[in-house]
Amino acid sequence: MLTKRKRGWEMPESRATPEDAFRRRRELIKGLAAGPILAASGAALLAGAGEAAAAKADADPSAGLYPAGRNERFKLDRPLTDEKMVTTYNNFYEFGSSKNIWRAARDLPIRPWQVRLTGMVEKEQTVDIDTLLKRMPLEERLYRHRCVEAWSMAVPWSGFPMKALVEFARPLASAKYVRMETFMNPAVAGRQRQPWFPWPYVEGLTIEEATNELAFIGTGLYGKPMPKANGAPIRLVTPWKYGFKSVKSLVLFEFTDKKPVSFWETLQGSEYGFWANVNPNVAHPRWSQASERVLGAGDTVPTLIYNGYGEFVAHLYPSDPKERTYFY
Ligand SMILES: Nc1nc2c(c(=O)[nH]1)N[C@H]1C(S)=C(S)[C@@H](COP(=O)(O)O)O[C@H]1N2
Ligand SMILES: [Mo]
Repeated sequence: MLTKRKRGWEMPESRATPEDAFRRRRELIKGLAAGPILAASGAALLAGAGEAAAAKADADPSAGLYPAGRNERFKLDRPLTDEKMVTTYNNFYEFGSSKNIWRAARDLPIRPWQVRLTGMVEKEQTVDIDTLLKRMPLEERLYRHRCVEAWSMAVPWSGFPMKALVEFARPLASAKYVRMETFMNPAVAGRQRQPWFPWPYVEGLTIEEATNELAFIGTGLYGKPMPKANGAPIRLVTPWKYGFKSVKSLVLFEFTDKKPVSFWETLQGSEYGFWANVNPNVAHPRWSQASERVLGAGDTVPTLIYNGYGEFVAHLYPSDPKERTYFY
């Protein structure tokens, strides 16, 4: 058993998924989409109509809130990554270990959706996502997104500052961290039926990090509600940290004085630590972090410390680089 699943939990190593493999996958997707037209039998047409009806029934009740006005404070140094790429090249292990999980993720029910705000708070609350969305100051931000696997994107997120959520939750002064959990739904997220993973996916930030102006709660993408593959209906976006910190499809924010232990830290603590700040000078034990493959652009560029967001966050990590800047 152990040998069989040896390394099974490791994040697929990005350089083993070069552009041409991605292109092949894209051709395949195109081919699949063209399928029903080529085989334009009555059955195929009916299946198509059924799918359209299902999509309509599934319409997101928050659609009217988007697009949100762009916050121009956050500038990009590169073009936005193609929407198709952002929404079909994903890490979402609940649905599989390949990048191609967007179809499987479409089965995730995202209404009704409750978010719990618990732990060291003035009063614990459970809030419905649509109530929360109406209370939060929605805006759009263009952020770089750097995965620990050494690829990157540039993404137009919609959502609200995490600081607004923390204020809404009213943590006690004794709270030092916020611990976040993804949904548990093994019936649709097949990987959650594999008990050797420490589900649910968990992540954590210090309160200083969570209330930093860069910390963002994503609820939309490309001027529309968040696609399921990207973590609908509500996810974290911390662009100065490796992507695995940006936990998806959240159901819980727990305020605590204990440092949370994340999903990846539990699995492979020597490779994926709590801080996970992007740092080109510290290699992952199995590959360099000095540069990154810019998805869709076909080029490789040097990785920047804090993913280029040092002006916003460097002050959070003043003293001991071994402790706070390094990710393991
Ligand atoms: N619940 C959950 N959140 C997750 C992941 C995951 O597997 N499960 N993958 C992480 C990783 S490794 C990355 S790079 C980003 C990917 O976000 P994206 O698919 O929107 O680009 O989500 C992060 N959040
Ligand atoms: Mo990642």
